[in-house]
Amino acid sequence: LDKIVIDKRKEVNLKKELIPIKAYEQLPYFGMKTRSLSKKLRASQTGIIAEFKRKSPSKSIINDTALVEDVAIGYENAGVCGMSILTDEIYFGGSMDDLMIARENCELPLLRKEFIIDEYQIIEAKAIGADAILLIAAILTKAEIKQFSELAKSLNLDVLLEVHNEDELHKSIMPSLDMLGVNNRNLKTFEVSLDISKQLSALIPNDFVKVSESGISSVDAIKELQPYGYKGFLIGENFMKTGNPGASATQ
Ligand code: IGP
Repeated sequence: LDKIVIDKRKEVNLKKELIPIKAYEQLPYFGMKTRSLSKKLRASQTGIIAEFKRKSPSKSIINDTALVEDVAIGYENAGVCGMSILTDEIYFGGSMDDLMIARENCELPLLRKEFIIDEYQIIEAKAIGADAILLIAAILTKAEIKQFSELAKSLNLDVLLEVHNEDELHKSIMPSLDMLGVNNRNLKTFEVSLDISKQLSALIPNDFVKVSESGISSVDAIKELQPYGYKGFLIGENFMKTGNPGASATQ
C-alpha cells in the first residue's frame, strides 16, 4: 500500500504539470447532474455495487478479456445499485477511459475506485462522469478526509469512506461522508475476513449507509451481513472471474 501511494503521488504530480485542472472543468460531464449511490443503496433490498476489476495485487489477473461496455450493460441489466470502476493502471489494470466508457453505456451510479491523495483526482472524477468517490482512511489524515469529502460534496459527488479497523473508523466519522465502507481485506496483508464487517458495524452511526467490501462470494454472505446493518455490498472478483460478469451478477 505504501508503494502504491508513492507511485500515485508521482503520477498525480506529473499529470498536474501536463493537464491543468481548468481543462477538466471544461469537460461536459463536469457540469452534469450526478446520481446518488447512497440513496439508491438505502432504498434497495439487495444493495450490490458491482466492480470492474481486471487484476489486483492480491490476485494478479482476474479477467483480461471482458469489455467494460459489456460489463456495464450486464451489471445494469442484472439490477445492481451501482458500479465501481478501478481507474488505477499500474496495480489494477484500469483507466479513466474505462470509467468514461461505462458512463456512456449505462445509467448506473458510478464509483471511481482510486487511491485518492489529491483534490485534483476528485475534480477529475467529476469530469469523467463519476457519481461517487472512494476515500481510503488508511492513506489519509483526518484533515485530508475532511478537505476531500467536502470538495466532493460541493461537486455533488457521494463519498464512500473505507476503513479496516477501529482507529481508522474513529478518525473518519464526519458529516461530509455518505457511506462508510468496511474493507474485509487488509490492504497491507491481503488477508480477508467478513468478521471485520461484523466487528465494526456497531461502531458506525446509523446516519451513514454501511457498506461491506471485498471477499463477498455468495448470497449467503450478504444474508449473513444484513443483520449487522449493511445496506451495500461491494463485489468484484466473484463477478469478474467468470466469463460473463453481468450474467453472474444476476444470480
Ligand atoms: C472488491 P472483491 O474481493 O469482491 O474483489 O473486492 C473491492 O472491495 C476491492 O476491490 C477493494 C479495493 C479497495 C481495491 C476494496 N477497497 C481499495 C482497491 C483499493
